[in-house]
Amino acid sequence: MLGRSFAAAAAFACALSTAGTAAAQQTLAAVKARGQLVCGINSSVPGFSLPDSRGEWQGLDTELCRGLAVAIFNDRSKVRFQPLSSSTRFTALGSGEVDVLFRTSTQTMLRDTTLGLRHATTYFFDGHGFMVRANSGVAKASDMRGATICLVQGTTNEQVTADYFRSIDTPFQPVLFERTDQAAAALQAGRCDAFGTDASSLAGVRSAMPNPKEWTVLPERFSKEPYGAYVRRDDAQWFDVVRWYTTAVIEAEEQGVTSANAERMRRDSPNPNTRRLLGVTPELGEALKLDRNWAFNVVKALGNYGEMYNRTMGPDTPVGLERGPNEIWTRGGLLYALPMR
Ligand SMILES: N[C@@H](CCC(=O)N[C@@H](CS)C(=O)NCC(=O)O)C(=O)O
Repeated sequence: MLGRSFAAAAAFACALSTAGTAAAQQTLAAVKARGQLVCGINSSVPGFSLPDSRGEWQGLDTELCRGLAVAIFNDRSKVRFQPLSSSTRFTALGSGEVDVLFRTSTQTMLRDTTLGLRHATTYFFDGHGFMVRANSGVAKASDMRGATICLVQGTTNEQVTADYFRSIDTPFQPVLFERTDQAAAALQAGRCDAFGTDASSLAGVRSAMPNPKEWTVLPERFSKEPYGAYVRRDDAQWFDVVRWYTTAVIEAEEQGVTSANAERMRRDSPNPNTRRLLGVTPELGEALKLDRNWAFNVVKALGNYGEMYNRTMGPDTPVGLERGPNEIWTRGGLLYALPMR
């Protein structure tokens, strides 16, 4: 008995010290030594991260996690997904429970400056919206005087909703939930008049409702919700990896590199930008302490940003979202990869 509890205590202390080391400039080394990336995700948002009928995680956030595993290990399976609630995600990252968050997390000044964390590149542009019953007669948010509104705790959406109704001097009743699926069930059951969260998540939730046509996402947007990956603040090298990995997925789309043509582009492209990106020349890999083929491996295995987007939430999926702002800047969107040289 004693022996076993001592072993358990030792294992716990060991886990703590591993987490401690991982926090200081060593996340990449710790991930490599562990043989696996631990990625913090949300658990119930169609289009971003949701298990399919075979229990496989599907969504843009989970694809980005897999891609980061490929950049490090050239193996998409070397990632463990850790679902985290909105209110615990940042403490879980800070304590070393996960290496990175790809978790529908809006980048804000106070999150960036006060949590001991850092956010990386914007990979998704969203805005807060409301979903109501299609036959509710509500056409705009200001029609919802005194309404009961389902919200998820620990989100920007809680504050955005309160700020909006205060700004128009209109009362409303918030009802808070830990998870999105709970808020969606409450909406379906009539416990609230509206669900307020990021509009893309609302599209995902709507697509998973028993009858999506019964629900409308109001057209107004009440905030900017730019998503970025988050990492711990004290590890600049890991920040570089996550930042430039995310950039590379977007840059590949800008350059027209796809899973289907990556092999040929690497062999034949005379473009120095493409040759650098795909590791024909070694400097980008050297800068991140990754294999020179890291970005090539990612695109070959999972595709560029657009391929990931179209597979997980694009117009041909049940979520059915047009690219909109999440299109490359040369085609009218906001995605703009910083130069990779
Ligand atoms: N972008 C907002 C909201 C992110 C968020 O956590 N959204 C909720 C509501 S859609 C969510 O992802 N829940 C995930 C879950 O319940 O698994 C933020 O960063 O606070």
